[in-house]
Amino acid sequence: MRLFHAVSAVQLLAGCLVTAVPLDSSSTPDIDIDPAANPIDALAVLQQHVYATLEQSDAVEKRSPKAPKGCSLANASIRQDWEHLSKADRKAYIKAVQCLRTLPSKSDKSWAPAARTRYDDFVAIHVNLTQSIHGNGLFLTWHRYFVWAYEQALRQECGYKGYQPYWNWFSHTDDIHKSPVFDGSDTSMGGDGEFFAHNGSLGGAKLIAIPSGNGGGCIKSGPFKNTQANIGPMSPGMQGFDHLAVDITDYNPRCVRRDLSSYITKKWFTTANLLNVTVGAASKTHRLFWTEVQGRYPDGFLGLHTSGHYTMGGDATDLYSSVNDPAFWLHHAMLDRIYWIWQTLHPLEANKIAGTLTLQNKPPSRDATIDDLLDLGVNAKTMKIRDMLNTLGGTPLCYIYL
Ligand SMILES: [Cu+2]
Repeated sequence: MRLFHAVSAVQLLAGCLVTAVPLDSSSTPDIDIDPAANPIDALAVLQQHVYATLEQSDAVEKRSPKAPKGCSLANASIRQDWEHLSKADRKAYIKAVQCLRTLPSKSDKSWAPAARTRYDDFVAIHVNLTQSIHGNGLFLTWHRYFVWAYEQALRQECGYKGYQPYWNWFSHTDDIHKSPVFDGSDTSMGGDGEFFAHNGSLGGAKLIAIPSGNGGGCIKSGPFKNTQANIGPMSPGMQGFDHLAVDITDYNPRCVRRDLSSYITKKWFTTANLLNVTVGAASKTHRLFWTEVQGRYPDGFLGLHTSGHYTMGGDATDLYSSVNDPAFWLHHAMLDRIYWIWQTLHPLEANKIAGTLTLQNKPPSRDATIDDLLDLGVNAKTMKIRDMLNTLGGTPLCYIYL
């Protein structure tokens, strides 16, 4: 990561640019990617188009007398693929996460009595707001801000010098156990769980059956072996999950559990699903993108977001307290990357939002607006959705993905 402090994004990507995509008025960019391509290659082509588009608009802004000061491609932070980090940089990130899992909580004890650590502060706000930040108009921007605030905590409170890495969902789909994110080595985010006999998981509002993997118990290897969670779980999708929390205030110390699933990665992390939400039919409007990424559960379609949670299995399948799994952040950075790719390629739709204020609109509520507030509790000051729409907006976001 240190390498990138001295080298700008422009310099880094200068060697791999494709022809710039014109910022035309159509809602779907004209990008031709072979549907039979490997999804990693397809994603790399999308990334090149995104960068070319950003570079073009950056150049336009610089010529404008109203050019915003502060954030530009030249000084934006760069979030990278975990697989592209050096082992030393991976270890620096792991060390910072372990630090946050040790520092004392700052949350008000009457509000979050189960929170013990700074890491728990992030779990607590997510658990408390679960019904109002998922399956609705806040989902994408609230989680964008959540990841940003976590990245800030790692840097400011735990001395981390890098930026939030992401787990490329489309890598190692044949065998997720071989992914450098999950291979259980000392430079991974921990391996599979211990074997725990159970009868699969139910994902997507419990409508979609997922077969058991070879885990299900405590993370058995790597830096997060037997790592402790204190809050939740309330409603894990994995069958046979015992030691459930009574409610969100219940202090429930236990290990974090996983059941890695290559069934999920093979079935859902495909070129077709990637292209559909970025340049295909489901990319044309924000509402279509948002719906498809989240999943269409009654249709048996898990969607990219939920697929990431069920690839990890165990604690990560609890809608409330999935944050307990330390790989949650690499997963949500990848979701944010897909959102960023989609936004850059669809400028006319990029600043729109869709959905109401409640989970699947239950109970019924009004449509969210870009002036609705994003509450992160003690983790960051409350901001508006509009402040989170542009990762290069400088309010306060200033980052890109590589
Ligand atoms: Cu969430």
